Amino acid sequence: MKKIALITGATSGIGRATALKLAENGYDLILCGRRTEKLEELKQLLTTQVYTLAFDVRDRKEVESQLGKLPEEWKNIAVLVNSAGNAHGLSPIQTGDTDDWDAMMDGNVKGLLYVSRAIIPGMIERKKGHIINLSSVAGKQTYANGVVYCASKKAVEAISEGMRLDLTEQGIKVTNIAPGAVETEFSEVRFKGDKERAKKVYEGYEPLIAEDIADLIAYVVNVPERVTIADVTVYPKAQSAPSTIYRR
Ligand code: 8X3
Repeated sequence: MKKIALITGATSGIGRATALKLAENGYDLILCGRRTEKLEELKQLLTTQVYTLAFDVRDRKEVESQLGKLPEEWKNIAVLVNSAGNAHGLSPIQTGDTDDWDAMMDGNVKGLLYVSRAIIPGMIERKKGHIINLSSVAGKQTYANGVVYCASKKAVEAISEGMRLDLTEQGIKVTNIAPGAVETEFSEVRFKGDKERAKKVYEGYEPLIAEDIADLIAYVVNVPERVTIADVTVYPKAQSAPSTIYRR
């Protein structure tokens, strides 16, 4: 039977790697992202069936209207991967940019909620489904200058716990994944395009790559139906806490 996974933030980083990996695993994919060209580019690389939806998870009306009008054959979503999310800025609270704060709280928290709210009722009807929320080690432990990013990921942790409490009796599994340092566009976005500064984040050690997290997601969705992997924290070998990285 056709298995469908919906991935947000599918145009880059962990979302994109997850799309490639789940397609390898035979999933048909609903790919969501802001950039139509990137979605189309990715679609060309995939051999399973793909439906693309361009919207910004922060836009509640768009999320509701786009996900509300999925064609019948794409409604049976088995796996939702909430991967959309970003860090914007790295500064102490007293100088934090409030636009950055809005972007993080609106995307990482409210966007994840809007998408989930649109998909969960169908899963409840089918008494089956699996939601994977991309949190971060920033959601486990707050670090200096990361106050709002960490707060947004602590919210993701709470949402994963709360979803599991509300949805277990509905036959839905919830997995929270908290990666440490993964080399993607993450730091470049955080530092607003400053490639040099972004590169430094990953210098002197071997960071995780997006494919490591995609492999983990493929593992988590492929375990027997009786098993729920509730929460996974993943560090690169050189990292022991959010701000503690052993650099050579
Ligand atoms: C990414 C991990 O520690 O750079 O969420 O914030 S960290």
